[in-house]
Parts: sequence; structure tokens; C-alpha cells
Amino acid sequence: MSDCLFCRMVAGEIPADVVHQTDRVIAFRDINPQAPTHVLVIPKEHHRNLGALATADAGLLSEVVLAARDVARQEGLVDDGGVEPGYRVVTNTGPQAGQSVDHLHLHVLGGRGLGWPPG
Ligand code: DGP
Repeated sequence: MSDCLFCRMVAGEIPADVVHQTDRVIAFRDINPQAPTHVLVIPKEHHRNLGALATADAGLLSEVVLAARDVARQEGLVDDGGVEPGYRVVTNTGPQAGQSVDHLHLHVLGGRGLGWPPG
């Protein structure tokens, strides 16, 4: 979609600090980080949100989740046994949840203590 910010980043029209990518998934640092690690993981193909992608292509959803795990591992947030220090994966859906870009993105957050519940 030509009017989608993240599609334009995928196309290379807007610069991105890319930390990881596969054929179908790309991960880049958030422009306004909320933690020492704050990376956005997205499918390169446009899907509006989590439910839309799950309906359209469950295999691609799995690739996005695995990329989030790979980013966390790369950032030193998880060891191979899946223990400390940990990380959080969040995806906002809809305006009340704070979704500001209508292209599915998983926020991968870590590197500090994260409170619960989120605001
Ligand atoms: P959300 O509010 O959940 O839809 O998250 C959108 C995120 O996208 C937000 O944390 C800020 C980030 N963001 C917005 N514009 C840009 C940009 O141009 N570059 C990067 N790297 N991140 C952006």
C-alpha cells in the first residue's frame, strides 16, 4: 500500500534501522523507543493487524513470531534455554489500544524492568 508508512519502509523509500530480516519479515528499531530494546517486527506484506494476518496467512504469522524471538535472542534478552532476562511482545489493535500504524507490528521490548498492567 503506497500510503502505508511501514510498506514504504519495506520498499526502502523511508530509512529504517533494520536489525533482522528474512524473505517475508523485517525488524527495525522503533523511532521513539520505550525501553533499551524496542524493535518492531512486521510482515513485509501489508496486513492490518494480528487477526487479519492470522486469517490470511497463519504461516506468515508464525514467521513474524519467530522473528520476534530471534530479535530478542540477538539483543541478549533470552538465552537458548528461554530464561532470564526476558522480553515483552505487544501488538496494539485499534485506536483505543493505541495502534497508530495500520500495518501489523509486534513491539519487542526489553532491557529494563517492565511494569504490569501496561497503561
Ligand atoms: P503503535 O502505536 O502500536 O501503532 O506503534 C507504532 C510505532 O511505530 C510507534 O511505537 C512509533 C513507531 N514509528 C512511527 N513512525 C516511525 C518511523 O518513521 N520509523 C520508525 N522506526 N518507527 C516509527
